[in-house]
Amino acid sequence: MKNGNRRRFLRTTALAGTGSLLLPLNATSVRFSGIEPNNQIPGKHPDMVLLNDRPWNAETPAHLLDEPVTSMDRLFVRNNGLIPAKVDSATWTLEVSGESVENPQTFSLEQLKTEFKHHTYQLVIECAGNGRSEFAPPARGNQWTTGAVGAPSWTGIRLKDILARVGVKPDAVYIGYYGKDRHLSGDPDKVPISRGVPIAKAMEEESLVAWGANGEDLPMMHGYPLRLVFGGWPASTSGKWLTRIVVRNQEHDGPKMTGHSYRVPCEPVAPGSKVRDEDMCIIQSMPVKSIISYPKSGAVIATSKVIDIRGHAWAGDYAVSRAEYSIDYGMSWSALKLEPAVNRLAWQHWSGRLKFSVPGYYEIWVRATDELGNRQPMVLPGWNPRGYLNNACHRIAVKVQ
Ligand SMILES: Nc1nc2c(c(=O)[nH]1)N[C@H]1C(S)=C(S)[C@@H](COP(=O)(O)O)O[C@H]1N2
Ligand SMILES: [Mo]
Repeated sequence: MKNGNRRRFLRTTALAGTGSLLLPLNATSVRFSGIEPNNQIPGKHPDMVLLNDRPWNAETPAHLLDEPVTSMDRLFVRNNGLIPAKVDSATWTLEVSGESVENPQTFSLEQLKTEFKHHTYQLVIECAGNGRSEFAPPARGNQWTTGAVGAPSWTGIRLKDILARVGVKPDAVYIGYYGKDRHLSGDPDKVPISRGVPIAKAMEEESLVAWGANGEDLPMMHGYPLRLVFGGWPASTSGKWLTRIVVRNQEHDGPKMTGHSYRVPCEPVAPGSKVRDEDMCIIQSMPVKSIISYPKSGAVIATSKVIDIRGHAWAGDYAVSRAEYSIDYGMSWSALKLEPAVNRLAWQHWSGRLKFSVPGYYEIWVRATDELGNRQPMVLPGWNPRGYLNNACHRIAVKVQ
């Protein structure tokens, strides 16, 4: 898309749906009604909402997340750079090196697939900036509403098995990744993003080096042929187009690990504050959150008809222990049925039935509580300069007639 076209298109997208009849208090879920068919993102559901096409960034409307396991054509896309120009899986290699590796090695994709045990886990990935659109004063960056999250079923090998093969020195504290995507500037020496996780997270059972999702090869947009997946942590740790893993004897310091990137103030600050780099802390496990995937916001419901409501809840490294809904703006709450996760770090499905006996405008609010007792707030829980970690409740609007 040419730049002028793109700007015009993004403007149209942002306005699409504002004429909609029903706007809940945080109108994010009904503001977008989808993008025009000719602006389709390669390989993606036509109703994905495009936020940017250079780099590609697109989010998923809440009702498209209704499936228990997120289809890859519905998974949000977050790219910091440009998708690799050419990928040849036959010659793809993964280098494992760094100051805290005993015997650095380079593996072919074939070797990874044949020499290590395969594992499949459903894992939630959520961009740390999901919900950024509600920040006031606004935070720059993609204005995600509720759709920078998904939970596909990933297949690959355990990162800890690869690390055991190369040997990790006792002084290891962090791993970092490098991918084959290109910097937006086109400068081949510049790295668009290189993040990582502490060694303890890297060593978890569910921390994968994955080549598959939902039984197929990874789509190009999502890191084909190889990526990291760290469920429950900012999805920025799940490096795509993975070519190198480094084991570090210090906190990894690649691009977007330092400064204000993927960090929040260590102590709460007033909205709009300037915060010094040294007062910012790295985001680790993501906070408890939930989404209403059915009905679609804006639905028209018959008076006194019993309807189903359903969605998912997740809580970073932890399990969700409770989900509740309110149809009276939070004055009263009722329990929802909550299912256990299929495996650790997958999301959990919640469901319920309800009816409205008096016609009119209503909102359905849902909130989740994690096993530590942390519960989703109704409003933005703490402004931060880059607009991360908004886990306020999702609300949808319905009309009863
Ligand atoms: N190589 C590489 N890996 C990356 C990124 C990137 O730009 N390049 N973006 C990160 C960010 S910020 C997010 S939120 C997730 C998004 O993963 P997805 O596009 O598969 O949904 O990928 C992460 N991994
Ligand atoms: Mo992200």
